[in-house]
Amino acid sequence: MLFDASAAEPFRPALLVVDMQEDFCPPSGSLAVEGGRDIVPLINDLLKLPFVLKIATKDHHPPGHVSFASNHPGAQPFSSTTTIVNPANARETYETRLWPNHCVAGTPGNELVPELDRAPLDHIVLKGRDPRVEMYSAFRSPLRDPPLADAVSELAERLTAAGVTHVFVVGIAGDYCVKDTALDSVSLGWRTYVIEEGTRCVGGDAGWAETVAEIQAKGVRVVRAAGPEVQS
Ligand code: VGL
Ligand code: ZN
Repeated sequence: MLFDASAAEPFRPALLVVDMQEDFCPPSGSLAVEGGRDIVPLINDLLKLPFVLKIATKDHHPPGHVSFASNHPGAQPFSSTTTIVNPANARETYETRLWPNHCVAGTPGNELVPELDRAPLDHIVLKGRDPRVEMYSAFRSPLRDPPLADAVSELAERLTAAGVTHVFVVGIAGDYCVKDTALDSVSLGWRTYVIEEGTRCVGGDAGWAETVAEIQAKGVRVVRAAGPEVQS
């Protein structure tokens, strides 16, 4: 059960609702994840629980964002990759997948889906604002040496200020932003859970199976909204 933590330890849970935006949902999202909209009723139910902090995140890109295939001549969305170099340290690089244009600031695709209940949300955290870097994690970009100011969000500060001990993550996409957000959460010291029925993956069920194995190996717990921990 979600709220079955042992009474002996402090339990101040936060809920992170990752990127429940039009562009990630059928029928018309530019980067629609199958079943993305179907998880909203469960998320709305979770938002009724007494989390000490309820935060939604939004992917919030400028039109010139490095993750858009359209910004790389000859590149194809989904199949091409590009190398990202830290503008402040050319030795730090990583390879990243290219996508259709998505979640551009000021466009309808950037909006949270209207079915999501916003009233319980304490904050909306924007990520991916720096055109130079991909930012799947809602905490910070993978470029950390040094970190780019526009690619570090206020999320960690908000969790710390609220005395959060446990972080529960739901949303889209399970194999990208949910995954990286959960991995950063655990590496920053929070006990971290992903709720299985509360996410959907770009890579479908196979993408989720791979993600579960990877995040569990790194200390993230995968739970079901009603049920025991998931074993991989
Ligand atoms: C995401 C691909 C590109 C996500 C964001 O929210 O998982 N995926 N940008
Ligand atoms: Zn994005």
